[in-house]
Amino acid sequence: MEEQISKSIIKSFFAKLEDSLSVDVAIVGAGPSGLIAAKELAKAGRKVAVFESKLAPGGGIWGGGMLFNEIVLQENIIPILDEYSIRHTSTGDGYVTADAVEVASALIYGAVHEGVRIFNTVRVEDLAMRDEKVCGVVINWNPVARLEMHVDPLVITSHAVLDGTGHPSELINLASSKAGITLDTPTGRVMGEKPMWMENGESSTVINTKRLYPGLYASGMAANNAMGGFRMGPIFGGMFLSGKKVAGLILDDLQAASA
Ligand code: 48F
Repeated sequence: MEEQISKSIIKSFFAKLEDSLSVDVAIVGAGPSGLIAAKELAKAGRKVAVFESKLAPGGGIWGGGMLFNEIVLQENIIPILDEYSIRHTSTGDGYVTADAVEVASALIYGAVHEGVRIFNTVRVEDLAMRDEKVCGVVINWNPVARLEMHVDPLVITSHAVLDGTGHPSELINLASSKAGITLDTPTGRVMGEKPMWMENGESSTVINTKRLYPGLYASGMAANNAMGGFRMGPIFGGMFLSGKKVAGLILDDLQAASA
């Protein structure tokens, strides 16, 4: 029995990994915007892999505000909550609250059930580039990075890469600093996130969600950091809409490229 159990895990994990060596879209970070984008893209028939450095996907959802595990969303997000069968309670003034654990687990399940492969504890440490286009991600186990082990990575090739790494916009930073490329931002560089302004941050997150370089997109707080948007704290409507928007942009570009 011992051998059988180990063999089953190894066989099925490597089948998943081998099938994900080349994908349509590689998403970095399993926060709300990345998870929603992943599900949308998979629903449209695209092959999607999500790489999440932590053990638990879900990003900043789990802790609600200051570890009070409730989040707030605008009423116009209710149709998206309903898509995921997430229950919500009206505050009576244009917002709803939802249990952070229910939201995180529903978004994770929604993506995986749609066919998305989520590789947790895998950190993206670099981009792959060719002919002035981003064409994949360089991955390694997060514990390898945390322990500073000198271990070479593996590469996943993809037609599109989404930076959903949240506040640090790790891949956009890498693209700018290491590859020295000019981003589609007002300065061509990472603008840096501004302080808290909830209303502005919520709308700018969606506006800032875009393709920043051929093959490279940003969603959620990564988009705000790249474009210089304001932060907004534990209100999540902008993150949900950002995920939906970036999926649409990527689908359009993939379709145009294959036409
Ligand atoms: O920060 P995060 O939740 O992304 P988001 O979609 O949502 C932001 C909100 O949660 C919240 C907020 C709402 O108002 O402001 O902060 O922008 O999730 C980002 C995920 O990316 C992972 C990280 O562990 C987190 O789960 N991540 C970051 N860098 C890497 C990474 C990396 N290099 N490789 C893999 N995963």
